[in-house]
Amino acid sequence: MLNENVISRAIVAAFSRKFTEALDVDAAIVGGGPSAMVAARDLAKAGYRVAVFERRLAPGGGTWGGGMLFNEVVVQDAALPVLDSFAIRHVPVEGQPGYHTLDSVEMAGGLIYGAVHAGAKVFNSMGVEDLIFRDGAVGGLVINWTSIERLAQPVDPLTVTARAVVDATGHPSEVLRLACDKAGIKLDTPTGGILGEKPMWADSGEQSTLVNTREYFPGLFACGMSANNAAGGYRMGPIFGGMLLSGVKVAEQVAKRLGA
Ligand code: 48F
Repeated sequence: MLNENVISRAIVAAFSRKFTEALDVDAAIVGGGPSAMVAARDLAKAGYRVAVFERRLAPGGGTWGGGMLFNEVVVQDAALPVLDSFAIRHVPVEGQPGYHTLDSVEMAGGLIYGAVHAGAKVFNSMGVEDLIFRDGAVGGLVINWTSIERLAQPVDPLTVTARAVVDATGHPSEVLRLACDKAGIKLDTPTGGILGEKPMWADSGEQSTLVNTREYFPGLFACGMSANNAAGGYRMGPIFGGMLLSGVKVAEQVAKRLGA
């Protein structure tokens, strides 16, 4: 006979174990979009302790909706090895060498599964509202439930200490913005601030997303659209190779900084 109390206790105990492990990590990733999930998978696979915090109920960011809710996306040749490493399928576009389509739902689900299965701890419905900043360095995140944020309830947050923080918040670059506005940090950009995303130019945006994926302040990295927004790149719309490759690149950079 199934017992409701056993079910509830099991959930609370398992969540507490997982959450306690995530309160001090090597890498804390903010946002659960495609670049985040690739970075989380690569870092976890390399043996680092990784936690991802996603404000929405469903991680996956802008992946699910494809282009204008046509739930297919496009990638270019360079990103195929990343998709293959997640066992996500893709189909060449007939008569258009170098372009491939894939089901955006398979992509979102596949990336999330890959990250969690590799050992990254993913927390949904949790938003990052601030940074830990001590002795002039970024030391982690300040988190709270999305419902508390949304309802503007007066509930103090909890914290996550981390050796590296990755801003994967997409177009708004929320963590870098917090760093500029609240900690007065000068980012590694020509002005020291966030330059802001330019209009659509897919080819340029895909290239600049990769170039702009980097450490913007010691211990504070950005990937995906957040990096591109910070450094003033063009937007690219529903082509996702740059996001996937940005996740690979930021994981390499974080691993290099953290060491073995
Ligand atoms: O924007 P998003 O999908 O991240 P990305 O990896 O990919 C961008 C593409 O989806 C698309 C594009 C195509 O090529 O241009 O836009 O750069 O996902 C960002 C995630 O971060 C979450 C947000 O809900 C979304 O799921 N997020 C944003 N701010 C916070 C946050 C925050 N403060 N705390 C937690 N999650």
